[in-house]
Amino acid sequence: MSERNYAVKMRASAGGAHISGAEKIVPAAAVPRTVAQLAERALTHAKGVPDFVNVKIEDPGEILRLESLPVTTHVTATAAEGWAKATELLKGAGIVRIGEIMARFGETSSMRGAMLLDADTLERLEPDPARGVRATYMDDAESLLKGSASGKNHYAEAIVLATKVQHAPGIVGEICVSDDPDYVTGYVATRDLGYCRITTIKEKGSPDGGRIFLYRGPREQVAETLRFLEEQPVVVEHVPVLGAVAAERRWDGLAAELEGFRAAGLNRVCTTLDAPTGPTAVVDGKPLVVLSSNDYLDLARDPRVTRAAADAARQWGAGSGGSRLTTGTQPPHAALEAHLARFKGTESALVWATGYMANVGTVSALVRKGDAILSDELNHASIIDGCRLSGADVVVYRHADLDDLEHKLAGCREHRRRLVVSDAVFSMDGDLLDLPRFLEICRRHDAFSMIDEAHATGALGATGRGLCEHFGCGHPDVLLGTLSKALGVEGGFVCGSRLLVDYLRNRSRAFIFSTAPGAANAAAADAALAVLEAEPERVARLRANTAFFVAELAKHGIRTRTDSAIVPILVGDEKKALAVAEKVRAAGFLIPAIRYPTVAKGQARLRAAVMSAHTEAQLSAAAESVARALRG
Ligand code: WAQ
Ligand code: MG
Repeated sequence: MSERNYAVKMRASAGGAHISGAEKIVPAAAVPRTVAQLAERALTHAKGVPDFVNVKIEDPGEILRLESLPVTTHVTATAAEGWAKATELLKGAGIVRIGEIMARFGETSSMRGAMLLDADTLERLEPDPARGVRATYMDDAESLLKGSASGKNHYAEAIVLATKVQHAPGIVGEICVSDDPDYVTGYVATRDLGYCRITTIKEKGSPDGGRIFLYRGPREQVAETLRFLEEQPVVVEHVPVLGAVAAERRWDGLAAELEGFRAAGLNRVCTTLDAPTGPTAVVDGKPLVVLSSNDYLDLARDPRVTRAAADAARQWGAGSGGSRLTTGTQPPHAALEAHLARFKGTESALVWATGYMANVGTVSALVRKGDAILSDELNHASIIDGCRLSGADVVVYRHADLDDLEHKLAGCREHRRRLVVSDAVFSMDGDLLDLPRFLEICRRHDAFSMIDEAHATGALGATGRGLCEHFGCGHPDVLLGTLSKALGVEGGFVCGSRLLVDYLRNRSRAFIFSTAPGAANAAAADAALAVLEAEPERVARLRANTAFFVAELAKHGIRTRTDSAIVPILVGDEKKALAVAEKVRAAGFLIPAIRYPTVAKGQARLRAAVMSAHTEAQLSAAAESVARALRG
């Protein structure tokens, strides 16, 4: 049985003049706390000391739950600019006599409530024009969780009010200017536009403000509209928190940029997967098949791997206590590096805390000003960041176009060092680098060759040793990989000559100035490597599963190709990709949409990643749900 809710309302005045008011809808248990908060707010208001405070507690009856209006922020520098923006927004929303409506703000400053105006005839519809109509019995569903309800949060209260108002029968729009002399942000709201914050809509210091609610509909309905505004209890859910922190001006630019992302379908959030890493998970209480994990070989939850981590943590401690060059190297670190070198067949190896750091720390250490880097245009962001940080001249060649590489490399003869760097498996398309030819070109031009085997280690070659094994060719000078994907742990590494590793140990700032990953991490990666060596059939299963999934997609007319475990399903438009991913998720499969800037604009896609542990039933059901979502 759900707990009873109460409406708690506060009003404070001095000499009969209104000072402040506020209201909350809270569960019974929170009533005493809420009363205390509202009393504090009444007694400490900037407008003055009250001689009368009324706090009322009542059962509001059946509560209507509404989804918050979406929020957009328009940054304006002056009141005039803000006024023009408000006018433009309402005009766009079909309000015709907008100039005359805005002029009515001259009448609102003495009103306690809002002016209710017929949007077309401009007649006033409230029974008491001196007071106006007050929207009451409303609150934010999460207000209790948000802490301090004592001070006024203009934004949080306004969006609740605006959401309620826009759901009242016949209401087509609202415009609001605070009467708080220091609060220059106002808003325009309609059902379609949502809540449009306008960062400056009045001059600082002006006590004039007010609200106008715009009504369009039959006169007989006005009574129902007033009843809804004044009596219907409303709780607003999912109020965007963005604006709540953005009440001070320095946040305006950030808020506007984020809103731009939202409007373009480019906003990002973290989805919480409530399960051990693996082929299935639970999100928001719903079981899902995960078709997007890089834990390709299902090693992250393997008992041999997790036990190694737990044992090492017990034996060596949770954290390493220092950088690798000071006090952070313990036996598991040394053992892992030796194991990696054996596994890849190189003299030596070095480990960084993440694959990102390994790339940034290696590229920026190997070359500097006066050197040249040749980089595939679709290389991973960590390579790009390493290039930028190095100070070397960066020459980008067309994706997988080794003729273009050769041509551009020929133009870099005068540079002191040349480094050519490429992903082994391109992370957004799943295609491979032609390694034998790449190595031949680098050798001929006396350039360092470097490949990033993030998605190749454990996934390519008969025993998962990567791209060299896949092609049966020699090693590049710098063989970079991660522990975070097929090996199921985390970290990045470089395998290569002793000279290379000694150099990087001395020069890589991401290695030198970072605390060493804990021994548990190193021991887990070491154990995962041992499992991979003992069970190469995992790699074969991964490959068979990938081929099966691609064939299932093809049955539904979805043509995609891959040379790895990454299966890109191109959609194009960013918002459409999000909608498709959403439908696929509703059907029980987690395949996120990948959008700009991770891929080019207009190249949005679902990026599926297959695991050795998926069943054919899971894969064929996933293919079917993707096909259905793409159709409509
Ligand atoms: N119902 C109707 N009208 C009201 C109500 C109400 N419950 N509360 C206030 N008004 C009218 C009244 O005429 C006030 O003078 C006027 O609105 C302004 O009220 O995203 O603080 O409480 O940061 O001063 C906008 C937030 C803040 C923008 C608006 O309004 C943002 C604000 P205030
Ligand atoms: Mg005010």
